[in-house]
Amino acid sequence: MRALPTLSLAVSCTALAAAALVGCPTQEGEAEGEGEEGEGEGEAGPEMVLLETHLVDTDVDVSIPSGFALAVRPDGRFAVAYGRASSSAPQVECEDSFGGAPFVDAWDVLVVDEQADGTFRTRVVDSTAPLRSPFVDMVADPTSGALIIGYTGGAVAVGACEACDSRLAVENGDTFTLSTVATDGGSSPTPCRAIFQPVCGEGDCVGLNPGLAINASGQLAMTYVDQHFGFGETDIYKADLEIGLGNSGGLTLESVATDSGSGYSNTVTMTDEGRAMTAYATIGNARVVDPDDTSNDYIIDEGIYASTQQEDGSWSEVLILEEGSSSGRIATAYRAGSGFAIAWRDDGLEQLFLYTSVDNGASWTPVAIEQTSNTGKDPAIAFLSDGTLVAAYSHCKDRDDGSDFCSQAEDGVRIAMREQGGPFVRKTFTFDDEDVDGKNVDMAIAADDTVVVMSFNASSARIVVQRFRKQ
Ligand SMILES: [Ca+2]
Ligand SMILES: [Ca+2]
Ligand SMILES: [Ca+2]
Repeated sequence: MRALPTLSLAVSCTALAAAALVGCPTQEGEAEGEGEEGEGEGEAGPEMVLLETHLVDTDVDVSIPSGFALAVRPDGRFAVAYGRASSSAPQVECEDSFGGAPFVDAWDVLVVDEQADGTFRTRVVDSTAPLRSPFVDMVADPTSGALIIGYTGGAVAVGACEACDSRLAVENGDTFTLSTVATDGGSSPTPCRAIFQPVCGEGDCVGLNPGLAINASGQLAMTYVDQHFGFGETDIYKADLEIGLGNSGGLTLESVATDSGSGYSNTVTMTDEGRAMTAYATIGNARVVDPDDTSNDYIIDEGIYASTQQEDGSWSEVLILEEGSSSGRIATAYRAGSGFAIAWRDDGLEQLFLYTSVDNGASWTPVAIEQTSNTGKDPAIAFLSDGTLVAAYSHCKDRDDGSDFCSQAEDGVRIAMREQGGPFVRKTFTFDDEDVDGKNVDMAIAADDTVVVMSFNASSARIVVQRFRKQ
């Protein structure tokens, strides 16, 4: 581990001073969003208010499509984890799928965390073989305050020039304790599905798309995709979703959905009792076979799935949108009394959906949060202590030139919230008129219900972290 004291140059903008500081975001309510769900006439509804903004400079390659994670410690301080090509680690030698042996740049997994005096510190958590997004997730342990980072790391696989292990970093004072969660397709012992030509135990490329969840007791879940050998069609379309359950001291591995191209875009959440729910895209076309009666064979459909751990530890997998697809995050949340929630921006239907379940994941009820074509990417969802559901996501107003590009004058972060039994109330927070803003959104709720949202300003390679409060 190496400290990088010069990397993080932070500027803070308070809401009051925002207009006076160059580059500080502005806040604007949007009539389109707030009116359409029909707020009561003359009634003052709840509102999300911007408290403060922090801008953190990075030297990250702005072409990285995803790979940022936000966490908030029990005392309210935030941290952001991300990755970028290493400036100092030696190159990595690997054999690609054609048998060649190139040298490729190593990558660093970094974390920037807010200090008690409001300054920021940047630490390199680990240096690994090249990373493929999404490669990092992070939570803060409510019992110790320690940051816990799940990432794709470790050595390359044979034939795949990228990091191919599932790794965990647990903060220990100024340093991190690093461990390997899984190394290969057989690390998770649960048997394969009864599938035609199963591959669930094969290959040495695991760890893509880590997801982390922790509950108030410190029980931890970590999901990741097992992509077998990491490059062939079977590896991708028969991928497994696997999970580690335990605590920051150690995880026990299981398979959730094998051989079906499952686990893409996944996240995971956890109940107060320590049961996990994970939502993900399945992109394969696996045939489940009945050895006694082939008329019972069936195909696992492509779509968006939720798997909920039952009281006996088994998994109940439900197809919640057939042919649904996501190129961003499929967000998950849980609150006792509210149940489970899932949100993603569907690529095919071009809508931001919210699905909720109050029967332990057996049935799911949909509602569209956004129905405009480009708004809703990279959603994050969470509940406030009063049961209000909060969703933060990328806002994009199409340019009026017929292209799919967002207007740089109107892009940013949109926050939608819904009180129990109430309508969605939306507010858009735009940033610099000249910049590409509001990318790679993530959100975490502090213990005092402060809503902390991060996004990436792709023009200046700055991380924007803002605190909000429902009023
Ligand atoms: Ca491996
Ligand atoms: Ca496996
Ligand atoms: Ca902008």
